[in-house]
Amino acid sequence: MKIMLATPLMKERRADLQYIPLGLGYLCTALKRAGHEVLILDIRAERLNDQQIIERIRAFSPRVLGITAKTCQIRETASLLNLAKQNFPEIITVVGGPHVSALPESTLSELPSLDIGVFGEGELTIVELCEALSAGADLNGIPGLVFREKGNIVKNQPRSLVKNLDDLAFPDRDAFPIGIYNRYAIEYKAKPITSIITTRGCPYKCVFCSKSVFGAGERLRSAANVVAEMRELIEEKGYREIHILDDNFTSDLKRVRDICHEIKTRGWKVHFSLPNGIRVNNFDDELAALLREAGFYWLWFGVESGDPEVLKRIKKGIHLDQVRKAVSTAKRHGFFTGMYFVIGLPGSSPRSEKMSLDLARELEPDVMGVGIFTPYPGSEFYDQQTHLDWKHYRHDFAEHGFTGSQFDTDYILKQFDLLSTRFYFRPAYYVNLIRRHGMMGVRRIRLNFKNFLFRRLRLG
Ligand code: B12
Repeated sequence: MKIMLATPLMKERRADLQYIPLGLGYLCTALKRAGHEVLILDIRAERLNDQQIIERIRAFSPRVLGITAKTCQIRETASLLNLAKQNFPEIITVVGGPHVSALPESTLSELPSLDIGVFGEGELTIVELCEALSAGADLNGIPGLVFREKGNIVKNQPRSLVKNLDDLAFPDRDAFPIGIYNRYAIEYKAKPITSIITTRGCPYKCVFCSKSVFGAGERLRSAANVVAEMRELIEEKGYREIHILDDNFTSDLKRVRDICHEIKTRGWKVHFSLPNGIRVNNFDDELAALLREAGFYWLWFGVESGDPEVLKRIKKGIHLDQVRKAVSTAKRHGFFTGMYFVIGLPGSSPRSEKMSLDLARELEPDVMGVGIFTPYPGSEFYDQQTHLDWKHYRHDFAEHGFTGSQFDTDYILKQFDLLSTRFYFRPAYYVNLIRRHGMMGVRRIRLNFKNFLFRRLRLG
């Protein structure tokens, strides 16, 4: 059967476009192994317009169109589904990903052009679904599906999570227009770059984290399995830099030790980055040295707030001494070090945002990232606050998807600007950045200015 796997088009930060959607990569491999013909249409990376999308669908003529969607992409997903159904009424539309996994039935009822939703992990479900569609069989026995039947919405049992992640075949990167992603990369040492995921799920309880797909328990690929994928990427496909996008790459120190040991033994001269952030609570000299020797050069830490009360309220499970120790250790070991903060968190106030700024200025990381608190479906905060409805979130910060902050737009913009400006616009920061990182520091400075100008233009 012919299956097209697509992303919806939306306004995104440039850096967001540098990675392939790994979820679709995993599905692509699973489907091809089951004998299907698959074509990827990464509309967001290729920036395709409606006419181009129609032409691509017509040329491939798939029976199934599968789309991946986070909550912030649902509006765009709805448009893509409508476009597909209007032009190709016979096509069977399927949506998977974090949003439908959190809200299976309501997604189906709100998207009239959607035939089938897949909630949870998709590799086995999509294969079983396509087999059933080929055979004309009914869909009732397939776990992880929500669909329409005689005017009703039917939700099947959830599918159990894949027990051993090593059983999954590696994502099919060759199916993507690989050259495009690297054009969007801004923070790297060497190209070509690609991304991998080595764990699924997270045992921590941060109230803002959406766990609809992988659940609360953590599953880890073995060191051998991770190294086998790295070998393929480095030795067969020529990648020179790998970004690990895990929620929690360093949770099992023995596994990290084994992976780093293998990287060194094989003599790979490849750069590694952890742009998604690691936790501060187990980051020490030993781990820092291990990662550094293996070629890791960029570390982000998920700090979220400089206010201890807010950290407690969001159940982050860290304290500020650990943050201080982790950031100074990373800097001492020569990492390019980033700290992530979130403004507008539950229990926060202008005073909390100021405490975040003070902490960042005290620790002087190389970069500071500022996010806006948005309770996503699938997060504890969203699921417990029955008055919340993601459909009412504002699109005032469109490259973040949207904001569901309880604070108004003015507050968010003001705090965002305050944190970024007061952190970045200090001569000492630039001197340190260049002293520590030379050309990479200079590149970062250029980027900081570009971001600043962009924000100014937007804010007027
Ligand atoms: C890497 C990542 C990013 C990268 C994306 C790079 C890329 N091109 O994919 C970047 C940094 C750009 C990013 C940005 C954001 N992200 Co993000 N991101 C992640 C992260 C850490 C990993 C995603 C991933 O690759 N997972 C691995 C693959 C295998 O899983 P998957 O994509 O879910 O796919 C599986 C299933 O969902 C399903 N499936 C998925 N699609 C489809 C489609 C079909 C047809 C089928 C059948 C099945 C199916 O099958 C797949 C295989 O099992 C996840 C957390 C996580 N651990 O998943 C958050 C996550 C997806 N991000 C999230 C959010 C909120 C954001 C931001 C809005 C944050 C912000 N405020 O800026 C932005 C949005 C940017 C945008 N415009 O889209 C939330 C989404 C929650 C929600 N309800 O929508 C998550 C879940 C984090 C969290 N725990 O809260 N993100």
